[in-house]
Amino acid sequence: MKNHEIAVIFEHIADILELKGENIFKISAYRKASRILKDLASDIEEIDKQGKLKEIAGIGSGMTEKIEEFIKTGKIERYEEIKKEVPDGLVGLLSVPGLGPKGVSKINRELGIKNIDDLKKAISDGKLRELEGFGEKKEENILRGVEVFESSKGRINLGLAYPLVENILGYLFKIKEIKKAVPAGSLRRMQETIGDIDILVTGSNGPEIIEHFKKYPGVKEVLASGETKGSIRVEDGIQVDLRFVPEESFGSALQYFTGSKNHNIKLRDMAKKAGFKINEYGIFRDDVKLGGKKEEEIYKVLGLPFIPPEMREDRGEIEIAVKGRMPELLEHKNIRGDFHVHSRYSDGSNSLREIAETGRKMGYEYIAITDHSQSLHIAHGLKPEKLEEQIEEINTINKEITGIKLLKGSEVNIKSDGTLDLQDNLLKKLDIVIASIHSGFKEDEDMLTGRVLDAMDNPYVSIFAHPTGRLIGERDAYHINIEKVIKKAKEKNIALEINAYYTRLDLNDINSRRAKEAGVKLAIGTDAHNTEQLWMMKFGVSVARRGWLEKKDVLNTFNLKDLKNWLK
Ligand code: DGT
Ligand code: CA
Ligand code: CA
Ligand code: ZN
Repeated sequence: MKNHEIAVIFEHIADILELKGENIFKISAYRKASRILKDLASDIEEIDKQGKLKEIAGIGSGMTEKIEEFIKTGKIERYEEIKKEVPDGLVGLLSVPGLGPKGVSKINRELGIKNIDDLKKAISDGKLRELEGFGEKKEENILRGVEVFESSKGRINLGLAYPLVENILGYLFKIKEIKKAVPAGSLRRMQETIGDIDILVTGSNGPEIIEHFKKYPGVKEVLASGETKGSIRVEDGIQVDLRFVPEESFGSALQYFTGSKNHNIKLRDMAKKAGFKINEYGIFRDDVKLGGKKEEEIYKVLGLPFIPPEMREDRGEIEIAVKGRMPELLEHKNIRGDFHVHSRYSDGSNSLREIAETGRKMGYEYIAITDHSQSLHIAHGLKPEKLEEQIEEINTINKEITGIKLLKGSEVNIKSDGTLDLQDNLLKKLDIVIASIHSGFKEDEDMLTGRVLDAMDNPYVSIFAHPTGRLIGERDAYHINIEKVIKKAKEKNIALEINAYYTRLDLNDINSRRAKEAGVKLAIGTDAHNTEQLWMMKFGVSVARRGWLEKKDVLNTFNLKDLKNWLK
């Protein structure tokens, strides 16, 4: 899909314009269009073919023309022009958390910094702190930013890799020689970021399949090509490896290439001690093949239950499999609703009715409408009167529509003093209250945790949302003591959120597991700002599975009646 590619170009244009200090409205038009494109579930080329480009909400005619230009010619002239005006590395510096366009311009002007290496040198030489408006504290902050930037380099978010893989699989199945094509590696384990994409295929003609793969429309470069393996680079430098294996060893190859490496090493050791040998070709004893066509066979021959890919991280899963104490993981089909959705009332783009309709089509029993509260101005937080109005509209819709209920909710901002942004008399009228923080990210642990614990004392709070505040590859978690939050959640019977939006995934797998072990319920919310994003529930479910969560641990599996009881 070209969606992501165009989105990235728009983002780059916005960055360059920002460095040049241009009109902020122009800049934000590009950013907005970029975000909408990234979140779009349908293929932009398909939309163009149907002549519906103009109908995408939030994208103006100027942007539409550029999208058309890219689809037709493979480039955007405006981008080619302004790209020449600033050095590449300089634009890259904008991705360092803690450095904005003004800062980048300044360090470039005054210190001649042109890229990340220059920046690191300036920091180690103590030059940055001497610059007016910078200082020691800010320098330290930027150094952290450099570390975050470098550690995320080369990995892409699951939420971007996933639709790309679906697209590649769809393309692969266009030829009849293909019998099976399955993603392996970190993507199959649904790790939050992906280094490269691994796909395993089988069918009637390996070389032909590899040839076909190399002609994938999104290919930028063919990196390697042979009889059984092909490797390509697609948009954003993402590498995709394709391996062809014969059907009789498809299962063992899938087991091998799914990893993780540490899981496989432990499993292999265990097999060896029991007198077996496992590799990508099968499981053997005294050179007799005992299995390998199906993945389950590997585990079965070893006397183990099947271990779901999301658990294969060598975090104790083999040990509990040996003891026969595998959890029965949450499944997507167990999900009955979504707890975190924004509407047009605040910064979302759909009406309440549209949200309800989409939820119904998805087979949901309920969706909680949780727009921002008043103090969050940048997100058009709702004033109390507006929330009252929304409550009324939800009551009306719930009377008129069947098959799904909208829950009256709010994502209430926790203020700097630890109080909530809405009065109790209004909170009382809501079915569900999710509390979250959006400010004070630089506070120390005691202060920030204290604020949150105070807010959790409010009896109307049902869920604490995106508890650590991290943004994958962009911003670290704020200084929150998650142990204390979990303890408090248990005490007050508050659920902790697994925010399923692909840049958050917060709580993450490890913290979700900690919460579960403490007896705390987890509530998955997509934080969707338009109905197309509701599908990201999938990523919330995968975090839950990676955290070993079962149906009973997750609030979204409750039916409406049980949910209402729990909320009481
Ligand atoms: P990534 O790509 O960094 O997100 O992580 P993975 O897990 O996809 O790793 P990758 O692409 O290097 O390799 C895919 C799988 O292949 C990996 O999960 C396990 C298997 N594998 C690769 N190299 C080795 C190895 O040296 N030993 C073992 N046991 N397995 C390996
Ligand atoms: Ca990989
Ligand atoms: Ca690989
Ligand atoms: Zn939200």
